Amino acid sequence: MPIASAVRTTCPYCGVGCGVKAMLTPDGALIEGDPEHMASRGRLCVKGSALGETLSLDGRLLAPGIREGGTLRRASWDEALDTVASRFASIIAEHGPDAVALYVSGQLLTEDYYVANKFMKGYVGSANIDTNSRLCMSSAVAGHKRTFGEDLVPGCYEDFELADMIVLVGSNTAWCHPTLFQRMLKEKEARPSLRIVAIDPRRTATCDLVDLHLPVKAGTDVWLFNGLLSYLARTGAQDNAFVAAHTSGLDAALLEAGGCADIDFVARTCGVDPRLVMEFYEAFAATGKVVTAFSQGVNQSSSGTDKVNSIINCHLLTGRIGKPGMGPFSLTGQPNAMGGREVGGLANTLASHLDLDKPAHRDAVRSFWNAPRIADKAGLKAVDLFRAIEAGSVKAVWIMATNPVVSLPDADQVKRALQRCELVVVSDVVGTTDTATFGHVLLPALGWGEKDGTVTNSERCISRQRAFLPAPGEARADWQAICQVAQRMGFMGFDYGSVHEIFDEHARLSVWRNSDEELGRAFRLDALTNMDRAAYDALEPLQWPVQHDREGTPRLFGDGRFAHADGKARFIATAPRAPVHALSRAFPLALNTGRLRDQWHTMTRTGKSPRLAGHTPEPFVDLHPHDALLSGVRAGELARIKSQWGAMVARVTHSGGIARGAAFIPIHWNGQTASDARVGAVVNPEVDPVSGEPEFKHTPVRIEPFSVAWHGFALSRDDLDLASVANWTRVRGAGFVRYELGGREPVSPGWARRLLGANEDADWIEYEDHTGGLLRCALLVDGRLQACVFISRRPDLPSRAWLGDLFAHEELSPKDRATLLAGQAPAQGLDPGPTVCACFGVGRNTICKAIVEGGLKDAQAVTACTRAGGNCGSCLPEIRQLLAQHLLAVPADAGA
Ligand SMILES: Nc1nc2c(c(=O)[nH]1)N[C@H]1C(S)=C(S)[C@@H](COP(=O)(O)OP(=O)(O)OC[C@H]3O[C@@H](n4cnc5c(=O)[nH]c(N)nc54)[C@H](O)[C@@H]3O)O[C@H]1N2
Ligand SMILES: Nc1nc2c(c(=O)[nH]1)N[C@H]1C(S)=C(S)[C@@H](COP(=O)(O)OP(=O)(O)OC[C@H]3O[C@@H](n4cnc5c(=O)[nH]c(N)nc54)[C@H](O)[C@@H]3O)O[C@H]1N2
Ligand code: SF4
Ligand SMILES: [Mo]
Repeated sequence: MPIASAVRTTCPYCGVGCGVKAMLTPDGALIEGDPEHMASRGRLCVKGSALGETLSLDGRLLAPGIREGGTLRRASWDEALDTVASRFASIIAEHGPDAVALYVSGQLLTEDYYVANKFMKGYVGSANIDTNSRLCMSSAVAGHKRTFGEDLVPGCYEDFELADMIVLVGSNTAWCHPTLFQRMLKEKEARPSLRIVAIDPRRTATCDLVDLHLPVKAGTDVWLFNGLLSYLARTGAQDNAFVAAHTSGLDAALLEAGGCADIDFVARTCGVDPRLVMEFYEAFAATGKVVTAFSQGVNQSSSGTDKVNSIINCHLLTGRIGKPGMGPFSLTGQPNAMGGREVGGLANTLASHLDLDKPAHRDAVRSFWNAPRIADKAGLKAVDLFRAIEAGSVKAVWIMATNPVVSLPDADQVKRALQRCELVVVSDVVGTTDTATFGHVLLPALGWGEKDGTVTNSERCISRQRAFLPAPGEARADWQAICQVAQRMGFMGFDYGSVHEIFDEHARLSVWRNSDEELGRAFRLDALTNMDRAAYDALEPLQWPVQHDREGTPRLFGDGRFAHADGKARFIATAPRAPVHALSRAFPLALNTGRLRDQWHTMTRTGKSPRLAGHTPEPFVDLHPHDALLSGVRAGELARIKSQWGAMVARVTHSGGIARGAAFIPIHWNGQTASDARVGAVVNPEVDPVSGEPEFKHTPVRIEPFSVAWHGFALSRDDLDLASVANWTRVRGAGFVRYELGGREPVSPGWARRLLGANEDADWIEYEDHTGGLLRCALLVDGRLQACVFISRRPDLPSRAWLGDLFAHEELSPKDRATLLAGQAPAQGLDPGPTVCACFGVGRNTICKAIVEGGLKDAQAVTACTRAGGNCGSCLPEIRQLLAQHLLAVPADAGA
C-alpha cells in the first residue's frame, strides 16, 4: 500500500543508512523504503522493514530514575539533572576533570554527539569521552589518518555498481549491509562479468553468493595484502605516474611486503590453497576498476590499523582511488558512526576533523566555542576507560546509547568497574538493559521515530532522521539532557532552542579557519551553514564535503590531492603479526564473534519483533564436527565456552562454514535474553596499539559439555520464573515469549504447574512418559492456550513454529488439544518449520515442500511460488542451500 503523507526519515540500524517512509495508521506505523533516498532507492532489509514492530512502549524507560541503596525510584527531571550536575561538579572540583567521563555511541544523532563532545572537551576540559565506535570503526579512522592525512572515505555506493571487481574483506555484507549487497547482486545479475571476492575465515551467507572465497585463517590479512602489494609491483600493475606524483613511502612499504613475495608462504600462513591466492592476485592485477570494501574482520583486530593500511597500499600502488568504480571502502557499522567522527567523538580526536595534539587546532576549536578551556591531551579509549573506572581514577561515567556490559570485551570486568564507580548515569530508551541495572541515575531518551536530527552513513551522506511519533512519557532528546546538565554546571553556550541550531554551529565550525593552511580539512559543510529551521527540516540527503552548493561530493581525491601537508598519500609499511593471544592446549580454539541476519546488537529493539526472532531464536556456538568430537560435545546439545577471561553457555551447531580450530558465536544475547550467553564475558581485552580497537575476532577458548538432565522449551503469554532452570534463553514470538530450557532438577507435572503459574483448578492438560523421559503440559485460560512446556531427556523436541501458531487461536479445538500433547502438527503441511524468510514469514518446511512438489530448480521459482526471498533478499543464500540439498537428494532423471 503506498504511503500518502509519510514522514521521510532514515533507518536507525546499519551504516548503509537507508531512507524510510513512515506513516502512522490506526494499526500502528507503516514502514516503507524511500525510493528517493540516494543510499537505498526504496530498498529496506528485513530489520528496516520490521521497524514498525519495535515501536511499542513496552519495556521503555519513560521517566528518570534514581537508585539509592539498591532500590530504583522515580525522580523528576529536575532532581535527576541536579544530581548529575552537582556530582559531576564536585568530583571535578575534588579530583580534576579527568575523574569524570562520557561513554557514548554511534547511534546518537550528530547533534547529540556534537554537544556531548563540546561539553567534555571544551567545558569540563577533559578528553575522557569515548564511544562504542572505538569497538567498531577506530582502526579505519586511524588507517585513513595515517595514509590520507584525514579520516576520509574516498568513494560512494555507486562505485560498487561501476566496479568490475568487488573484494569484501572481513565483511558479512549479505547480513550486515543487506541493501548494499542487494545492489551488488543486482548489478551482477545484469553484468555477470562483475567478479565478487570474499575474504573471511567463515563460509558466510555472503560467501555463498560470490565468485571466489578465500577462507583465510583469522588475523592473517596483512600477509595476504602484503603479498598482493609485492605481486602487483613485480608484475607491472603499478601506476608509476600516480605513485610518483601523489604518494610517498613506497620503498619502505615494498621492502616490508617483500617478506610476503612467496605465494606459497602466503598461502600456508593464511591457510588457503595457493591456487586461490594466485587466482585472487591475478584478478586484482588485471582489473582496473576494483573496490575493496572492509568491515569488522579487518578493524576488530590487534593489527586492525595495519590491516586497513595494507589494503589501501594496494589501491595507492595501482592508482585505483578517487575515480568511479574503484577505491578502498570502509563499511561503517552504526547509523551514525560517520557523524561521530565528524564531531570528534573519539577520545583522541577533536571536533570537525581537527586534532587534539595540535595547538593551533585546539586553539581554533576553543575560540570558536568561546570555551573556558580545551582538553589538551587524548582521553582514555574505551577499554582503558573501564579499567580506570575499576581502578578508581575515573569516578563518574555517563553512558549514553550503548550497552557496554554486553558489548565490551572482558565484559565481567565492565561489571566490576560499574559496581565500584561512584556515579553511573545511563541514558537509554530501555530501563532494564544489562548496563542500566548498574545506573545510579537513569535518564529516559527519545528513540527512533521520536527524535530529530541528522546522521551520516558510510558514503558520507548526511540525512535527516525525522520524528513521526510524539515523545513518550517524560523522555527527552539526548542533546537536551546534556545541555541541561551543562547549564546547571554553569557552562555557557548550551542554550540551544532546537536541533537545527546545533547543526548550524556544527556546520559553521567545519568552515571556521578552514582556509588557514594549518587548519585546512576536507570535511566542510559551507553550503549547509545558516539554514533556517524550514531549510533544515527539508534537507535532502547529500554527501559532504558540501562547499559551494547543495550538490554534495560523491568522490574525494579525484585530483590526486590528499590531506597531508605535502598533498601526498603515504604508503604505510605494515609488518604482519599474529593475534596477541596464541592458541594453547588449554585453549585450543580461536573464537570469532559477529552478527546474525535479523538481530541488532544487544537486541533491545530488534528483540521486540517476533518476525525477527524467528530466524535464529537461540545463541549457538558453531564448530567444525571434528573439534566438537575432540571437545566431547554434540550438535544440538549445550556446551560451555571458556576462555582465560570468562565463560558462557550455548547450543552446539555445525553450519558447515567453520574451519577446524575455530569457533563462532553471535554477539546478541545478554543478561536479559539468556541466563549465561554474554559472549563479551569470554572475549579477550587485547587492543590494536594504534587505534585501541579490541581483538573481538580472536580469543583462545576451550569447549566443554554443559550437562543437563533434560532439554525443553516453554511458550507462554506471560514471563516465567526460571529460578529452577539451569540454563535458559528467551525470544519474543507472536503473542508469546519463547524459552529454550536446559535443566538438572527432576521435573514433574507439579513442577510444570509451578513454572507456568497454574493453580489447582486451572484448565490443564498433561502427558508424561517416564521411560522416554518426556513431559508435555499446557495451561489454557478460557479455552485459549496460555502456556505450554515440553521436556525431553534428549534435545529432540517438537516444532516451535507450529505450536507458536496455536497462540493465535481464540479457542483450542479438541483436536488441537490432542495434537498439542502429541507434540506434532495434525498434518505435515501445517508445520511451516523454522523461519527462513522473515519478511513474509515463510518457514523451511513450506519451502522444501514447494521445491519437491513443484520441482523447483532456482531461487526465482521458489520466490514465485512461496514469496520467500521476494523482499529484502537476505534469505536467498538459505533458499539456494535448500535447493542444492534437494537437487543432491533427487536423482538427475527424477521427475523427467
Ligand atoms: N544484522 C545486523 N547487521 C548489522 C549489525 C547487527 O548487529 N546486525 N551491526 C552493524 C554494525 S555496528 C557493524 S560494525 C557491522 C559489522 O558488519 P560485519 O563486519 O560484516 O559483521 P561481523 O559479523 O562483525 O564480522 C564480519 C566478518 O568478519 C569475519 N572475520 C573474522 N576474523 C577475520 C579475519 O581475521 N579476517 C577476515 N578477513 N575476516 C574475519 C567474520 O567471520 C565475519 O563473517 O554490521 C552492521 N550491521
Ligand atoms: N564480541 C563482540 N563484541 C562486540 C562486537 C563484535 O563483533 N564482537 N562488535 C562491536 C561493535 S562493532 C559495536 S558497534 C558494539 C555495539 O554495542 P552496543 O552499542 O553496546 O549495542 P546496542 O545494543 O546497539 O546498544 C545501544 C543502546 O542504546 C539504546 N538506545 C537506542 N536508541 C537510543 C537513543 O536514541 N538514545 C539513547 N540514549 N539510547 C538509545 C539501546 O536501547 C541500547 O541499550 O558492539 C561491539 N561489541
Ligand atoms: S540495510 Fe537494513 S538495517 Fe541497514 S540501513 Fe538499510 S534497512 Fe536499515
Ligand atoms: Mo559497529
